[in-house]
Amino acid sequence: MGKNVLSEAEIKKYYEDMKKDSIGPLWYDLGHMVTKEPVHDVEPYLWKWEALRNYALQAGDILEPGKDAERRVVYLQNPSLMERGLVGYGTHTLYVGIQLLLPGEMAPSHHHSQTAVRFIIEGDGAYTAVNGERSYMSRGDMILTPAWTWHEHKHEGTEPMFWMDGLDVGLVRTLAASYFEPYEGDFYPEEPPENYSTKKLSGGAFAPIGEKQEPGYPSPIFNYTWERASYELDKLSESPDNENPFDAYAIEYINPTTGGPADARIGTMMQKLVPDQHTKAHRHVHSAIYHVLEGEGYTVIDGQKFEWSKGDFFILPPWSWHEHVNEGAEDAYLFSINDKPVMEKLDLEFGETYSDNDGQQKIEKVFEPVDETVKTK
Ligand code: GTQ
Repeated sequence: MGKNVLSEAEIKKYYEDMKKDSIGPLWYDLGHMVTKEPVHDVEPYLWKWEALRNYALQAGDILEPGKDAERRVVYLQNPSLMERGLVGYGTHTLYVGIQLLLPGEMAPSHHHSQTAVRFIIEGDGAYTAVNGERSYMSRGDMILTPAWTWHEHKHEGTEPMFWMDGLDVGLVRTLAASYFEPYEGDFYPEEPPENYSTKKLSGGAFAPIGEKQEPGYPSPIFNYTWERASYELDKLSESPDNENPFDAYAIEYINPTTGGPADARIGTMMQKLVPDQHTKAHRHVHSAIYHVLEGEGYTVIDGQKFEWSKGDFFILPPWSWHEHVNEGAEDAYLFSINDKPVMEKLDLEFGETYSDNDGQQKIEKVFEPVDETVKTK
């Protein structure tokens, strides 16, 4: 490089001295910092429901929430991120756990700076209370417990109840903004009547005279029911005009007071794919974690085929080509959480459509899980 004013030895010393003083030369490193495209070490991955359910159910014989542990949850650990010691990372921003609550059990009230969404997989009769407002949960419902809100769970039903927890664990850790506090008693005092907020806003919006609904976060709705979500999707899929080329028939859960995402930081989406539907591929900055509510098919992620069926979970890393296919005889429903609201707020979200091969990828590899015990270092 350069200007030939200093000798080679002087230049060598310059770099060595600078390194000792913890200073770097941008002319070598700019391309590593300001990369042409998103750079990440998040690999796609897939977990079968049977294994997740079994591990969660066995934990039912090992510990009890509220006594031995804050929560009884087994979580998805992305092996590609475990190597850096990033415990609880599904993607670099998002966490997913499977929570089991047995009849009669409760998980005590606490709050934290991470925001959380739940998606109910199996069972009913348990409620989540958000700041003292109870909402009973059934399969397919999506429940918000927004950042900082007090929340607890209690099971008044008769069968084991499984749900998915989605939190922005990686994001909050990167921002060094984690905060957690247990409530001083087990239960936050019950305040509004059961499901008050959701009822106030369904089939119209009503409030006692003088009671205002402030626009903004958190959303006044905590329980986005499957009954409503499936109604909306069925209505959408009546006409192929409503098909999104990349997401099939898809709805986002929204905050009615802002029109934006239901949760301020975790995006939530439900997609319906009718039999044989095969979307086009695209990629975007935001990452996602998918849960298969119903159906059988596969998703191609950067040329790798991830075969899924009811209950499975899979990782969609940032900036990865992906397309979905319904191979079953029935409709498929894919629920997913994502970090799009954060990317959009920070003006970092963008995307690209796949143009080769009529917009669909060639399958180069079929996903096989890794066995951590046989992995060589
Ligand atoms: O139920 O509040 O999976 O605080 C992780 C952290 C669940 C919960 C998780 C939590 C919860």
